[in-house]
Amino acid sequence: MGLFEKLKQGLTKTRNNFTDKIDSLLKFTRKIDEDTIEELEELLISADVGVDATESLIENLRRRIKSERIKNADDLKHALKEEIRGIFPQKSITINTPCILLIVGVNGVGKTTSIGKLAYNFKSKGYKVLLAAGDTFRAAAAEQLDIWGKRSGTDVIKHQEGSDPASVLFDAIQSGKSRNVDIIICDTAGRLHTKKNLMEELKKLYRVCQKEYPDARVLSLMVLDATTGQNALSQAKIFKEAVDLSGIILTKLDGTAKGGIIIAIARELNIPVWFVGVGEGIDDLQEFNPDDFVDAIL
Ligand SMILES: Nc1nc2c(ncn2[C@@H]2O[C@H](COP(=O)(O)OP(=O)(O)O)[C@@H](O)[C@H]2O)c(=O)[nH]1
Ligand SMILES: [Mg+2]
Repeated sequence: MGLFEKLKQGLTKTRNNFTDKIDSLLKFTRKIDEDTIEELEELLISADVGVDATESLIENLRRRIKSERIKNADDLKHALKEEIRGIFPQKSITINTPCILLIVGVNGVGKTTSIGKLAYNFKSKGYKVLLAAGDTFRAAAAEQLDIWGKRSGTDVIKHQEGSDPASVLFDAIQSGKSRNVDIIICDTAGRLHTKKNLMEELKKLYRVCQKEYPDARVLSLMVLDATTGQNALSQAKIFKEAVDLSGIILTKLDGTAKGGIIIAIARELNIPVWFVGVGEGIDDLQEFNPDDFVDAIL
């Protein structure tokens, strides 16, 4: 299956909820009027596009209906596609090696799984990858990363349960340097009790990178679970206060009918979504492309 087909398949639930409803709304639209616009607005909200993004989309559509004299459903759909596309930030992420990816996010969103998939993805592009088991909170976390390391054929640096994540990263950096690794991907724990703990922990990891590997570019990537809808947005806002987030990995798009959340994320956070998770398999992580996304949903 091609990447685009896979993305489409991953978005099946969203398509059933959103696309099909938009299509049937437009199919029965003889004339584009206020009712059409209001129904469209409701559909966007119900797909978790978010109030903010929905309002902006609807406002722009209203303007275009007037100025471009949009009269039929096809033209309206085309305009909607363009407007959604326009919400995604222009900036995107490119890999400059050596680099360190700090993977952050709350418990259960799919950090460890995504790290395994990322390792596989980068390796297939020819990069040398090393994993750091920075979630030292429980032994199972390092074991889980180890399994993904084996699946993707990537080495994992790990310490015993309860040890300092910063020292795991320190070791990974030394090992990465001596082996000429291109990309070090560091897992982190998502169960830090307070915001203060979280900030301190992540800042400490940052400091280790800067001190031990000043040549490496550090990217902090926030993992968000698409099935949690607007909650994902609040999580990102909290983490954004603690770290300078470089990008988002949005997981479990396959598990939600509310894939519109990606539009809300783009609008409200203005941080590029770098990868999306569309399943549990090792190749179920795709680099996100806004053009493909709008083509897949509309
Ligand atoms: N369907 C689906 N499940 C996912 C995806 N990403 C992660 N998961 C599942 O989410 C659960 C939690 O993942 P895990 O990586 O342990 O989360 P962590 O606590 O953030 O490290 C696991 O059961 C994963 O298989 C995805 O893109 N699609
Ligand atoms: Mg984990």
